[in-house]
Amino acid sequence: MSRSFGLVGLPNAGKSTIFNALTLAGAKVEPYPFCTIEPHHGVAAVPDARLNQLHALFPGKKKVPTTIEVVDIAGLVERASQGEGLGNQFLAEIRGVEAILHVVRCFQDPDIAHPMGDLDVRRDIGVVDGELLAKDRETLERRRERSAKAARTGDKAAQEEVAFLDRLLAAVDAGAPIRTLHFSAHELPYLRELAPLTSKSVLFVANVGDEGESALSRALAAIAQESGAGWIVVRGKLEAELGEACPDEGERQAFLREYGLAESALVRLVTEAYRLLSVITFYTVEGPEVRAWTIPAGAKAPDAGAAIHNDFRDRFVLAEVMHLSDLLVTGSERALRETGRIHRAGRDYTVQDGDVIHFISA
Ligand SMILES: Nc1nc2c(ncn2[C@@H]2O[C@H](COP(=O)(O)OP(=O)(O)O)[C@@H](O)[C@H]2O)c(=O)[nH]1
Ligand SMILES: [Mg+2]
Repeated sequence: MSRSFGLVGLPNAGKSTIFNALTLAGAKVEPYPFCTIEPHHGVAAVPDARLNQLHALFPGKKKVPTTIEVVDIAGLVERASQGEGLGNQFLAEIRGVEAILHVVRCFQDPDIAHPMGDLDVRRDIGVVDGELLAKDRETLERRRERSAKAARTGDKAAQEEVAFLDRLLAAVDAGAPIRTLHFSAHELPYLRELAPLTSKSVLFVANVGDEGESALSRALAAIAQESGAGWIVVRGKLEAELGEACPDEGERQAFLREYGLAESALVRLVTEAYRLLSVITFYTVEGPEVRAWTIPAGAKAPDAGAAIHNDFRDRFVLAEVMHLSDLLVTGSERALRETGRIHRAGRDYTVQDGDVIHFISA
């Protein structure tokens, strides 16, 4: 399954540029607000050094990486939640994604207009967050009205719901994103169903110029830390141009190193986003494919199997688990089998990041 990310940020923050850098998909980039009228959807294969190593042992097989889906959501302005700019269309798009990539302009360029005239990281973030919070307030209040009616008839569940919604509304009114609250295990399914925008994980993207980190990107890092979000620094324009000029991954890596960047924006984004979402990767070597899969951290073997096929959950017998490092050292599965280094794991086994697994089903 692809993890999905929605790019939000003020007009001209560099969302489409970052989208291009991530997907190399060539979405239209223009120095005008609202050039992204229709949301653009892109899919990027996740570069994965461990998958490459595993694949090297099975060169005859096809390498199938995991993917991420990125949605370039049309720009929002102040009062978008009240229908300004592209208004509600923008907000509806965000509902569908798993996590938010909040692009913040940290590059100086007098030729590129800023909707508020000058650069101010904290204010810019505040405007976008304010719109998301306003939309959440609207959703929660509508929901509360319905529950309150039922609560007045003595409906216990509805009364609990009203109390829960009041807690969320109090946070929103205080300007706190819902992701900063704590929830008990029995509240989580209801929260998931409500899916308020500010309950989603946020990864800030500091879009910096060719010169790299600056006082602006450092200010953004501090704000991200305050609000329980992740952040990465990306030279959006540089990486987008590199992606276009240089479709070969190895060549691109060499150029990035010249700029002092060890890894591409995509790799840094995926690493940080998987950490934020508590997602891990395991591998399979089955039939003609060597393949990577993502699952929530803590998943048991049958649930990991279900990422591949539902039958693997329902008809789970056991999982044969190998460590990638063991495989790389011995060079073959047979050698591991002969030396008893394949772990036969049952239903209760918690899959570990980097496991190589054969599922055996009835
Ligand atoms: N100088 C400079 N320009 C940039 C940078 N990132 C984006 N831009 C330019 O800013 C303008 C707006 O970028 P775009 O990605 O379309 O912003 P969006 O409105 O958020 O989608 C485009 O002309 C980009 O080429 C950067 O790091 N440096
Ligand atoms: Mg755009």
